[in-house]
Amino acid sequence: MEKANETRNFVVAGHSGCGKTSLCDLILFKAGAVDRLGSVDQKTSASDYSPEEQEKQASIYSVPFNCAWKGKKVFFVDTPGYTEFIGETIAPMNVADSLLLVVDAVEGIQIGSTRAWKIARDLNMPRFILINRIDQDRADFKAVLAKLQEAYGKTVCVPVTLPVGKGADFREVVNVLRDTDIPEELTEDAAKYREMLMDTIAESDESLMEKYLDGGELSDEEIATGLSTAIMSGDLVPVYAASVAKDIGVTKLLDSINNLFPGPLTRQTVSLADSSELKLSADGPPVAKVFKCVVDPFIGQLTFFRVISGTFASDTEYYNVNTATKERLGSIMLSNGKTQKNTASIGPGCIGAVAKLKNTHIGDTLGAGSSAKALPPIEFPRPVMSYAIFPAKSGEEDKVAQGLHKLSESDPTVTLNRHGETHEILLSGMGDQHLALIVRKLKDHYKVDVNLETPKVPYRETITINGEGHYRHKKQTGGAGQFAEVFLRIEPSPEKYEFENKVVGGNIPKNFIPAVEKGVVSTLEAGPLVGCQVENVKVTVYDGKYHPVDSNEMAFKIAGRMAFRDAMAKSRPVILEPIMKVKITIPNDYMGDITGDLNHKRGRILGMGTEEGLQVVNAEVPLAEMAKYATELRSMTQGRGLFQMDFERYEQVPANIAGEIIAKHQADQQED
Ligand SMILES: Nc1nc2c(ncn2[C@@H]2O[C@H](COP(=O)(O)OP(=O)(O)OP(=O)(O)O)[C@@H](O)[C@H]2O)c(=O)[nH]1
Ligand SMILES: [Mg+2]
Repeated sequence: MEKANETRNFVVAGHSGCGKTSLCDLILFKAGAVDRLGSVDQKTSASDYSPEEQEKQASIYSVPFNCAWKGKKVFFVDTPGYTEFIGETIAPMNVADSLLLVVDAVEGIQIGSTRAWKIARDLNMPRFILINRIDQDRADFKAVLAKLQEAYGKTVCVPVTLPVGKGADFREVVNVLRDTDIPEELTEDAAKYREMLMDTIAESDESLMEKYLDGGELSDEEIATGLSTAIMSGDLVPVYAASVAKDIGVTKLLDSINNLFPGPLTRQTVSLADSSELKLSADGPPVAKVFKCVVDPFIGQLTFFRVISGTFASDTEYYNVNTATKERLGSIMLSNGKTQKNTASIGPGCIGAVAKLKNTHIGDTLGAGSSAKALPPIEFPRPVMSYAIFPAKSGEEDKVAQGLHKLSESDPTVTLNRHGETHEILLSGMGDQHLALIVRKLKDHYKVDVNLETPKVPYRETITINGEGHYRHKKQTGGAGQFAEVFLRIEPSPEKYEFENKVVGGNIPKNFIPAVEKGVVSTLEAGPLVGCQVENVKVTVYDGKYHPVDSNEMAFKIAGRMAFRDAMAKSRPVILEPIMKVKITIPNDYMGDITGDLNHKRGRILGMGTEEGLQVVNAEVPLAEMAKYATELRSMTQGRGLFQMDFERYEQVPANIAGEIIAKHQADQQED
């Protein structure tokens, strides 16, 4: 087992294409964990090994790795940059000790960088930045650094390594804290950043500040402690320079991971779900958090967990705090992509994998016994896109539901719900590529084909003025006849629905009133305009007639329904549509395209601003216009945009559009 202070644990995140997976492959190779250097481009990466990733030449899944570097055991997780697979980035970020944010030396801050940054910041996670791909022609370390400083804080983002040369001439990096023979062209910069780092160190501690201001030299140990304090608090985010493709800067990065990245116990305590604190220690009670569950074609179900405190041993029984079940861990494995190695036990900071747990899911806490407390749950973003899903073969509804239930266990950003108003089964996720992947897995793993359709918009119907309704239901065919007559009044109401009986003199006997109301309610569920829920009406039944022999419940139900429809037709009914609150985050260049498109979509722009180096547009847009927005935004911005949306309120549909919706509804009904 590794000693806790000799373990490092970080997650690699950032925008798609910045070189995260290439970096992980290179680290594994340099540390001797693999014999051959894996390559994304040659489809030999240790991380992007699934067929779907190799097709896409990009990561889709998080992949945990481990290696040893100069006496330290290093655990790290490669994550996908594509915004649609954000669930795979969020889960490991919730268990890592630090974030290594990779940023492209040409592109600078992109949506994937900002997103990872924010998640880490919200988790109070120490952050480090690697500016990669400095070998590219248009690479500009200084410009990217300036952008980072502008977005995240001038004194926060400070380089620890600086590139020597750029583009094809990029040769090496120098460490401003450790290296003494710094090329002349960089001496000034190196001195400047060294001083910035020293200022930060001094600010981290009052006694250091005094010594520093008195002109005293800080010892190596004081520098290390000061840096660690500033990094832990987020006041300092060290920046590194590299070209992974040319293996420049990565050795110094790895050395710095050993020296500057926090150890698994550095935080001393972590918050638990009940807001109490857990004291971290290598020999205290075992606590671990599950962040990944996969179905491996060879091993079957595989569960990945990170040890937060204490030690976990193979072939030992533990307790899942969230599901309140005992779980026996068989062989604990250290996993490097496709390969696994058994280990007897693992301590704080380590990531283990175990096969065949019965009742353990992403976000669960494992502990020693039932007295263990849960760690906070992992928060995933709400889905931004839904499809109505139908089995291709009728009768396979259960098979679809079971398959999707299993798939959502390994991907909490997928949900399956029956819509309460449209009654469609909705498959929801983070975008069309994400949902297409789920459908592909349903077919491959669960052998069931499905069709997807744009979901129906849950319109609603209401009235704008008072109206009178009347219906006389009379049927005399042969034997027993049917008779019922109802007079009612409807008016707009702030309540969703109100019903009042004002019939006097027994014109409709009391025992038939519930039948009248049933008739009304059946129309409320499927309104006369477009078959959607009717709301905000008050119904008052005030008169009617009955027949002692021919009246019955069915007759009054029909009369109630028809009288209500009659009244609605006279009350200037309108269609209401859901309005969504939408927040779009994009680079500045796309502002014009995005706002133009929102106008096209009947959107109302509420405000614009900047957030951590990117533009933010807040708007209200009808849901009917947003069904494909995940796809549209991706193509408008080449994947550089991001949006989230939440239901805001219902609003009246403009008359011309209401006309179209009604015409379409009628055409659909005729087809049926
Ligand atoms: N020129 C240059 N190319 C690089 C460098 N690092 C990675 N690449 C290339 O950039 C492309 C993307 O690299 P990946 O490692 O797949 O990027 P990623 O960040 O994992 O991307 P996602 O998995 O989509 O998030 C590949 O073609 C790499 O070979 C570098 O330092 N310089
Ligand atoms: Mg990748």
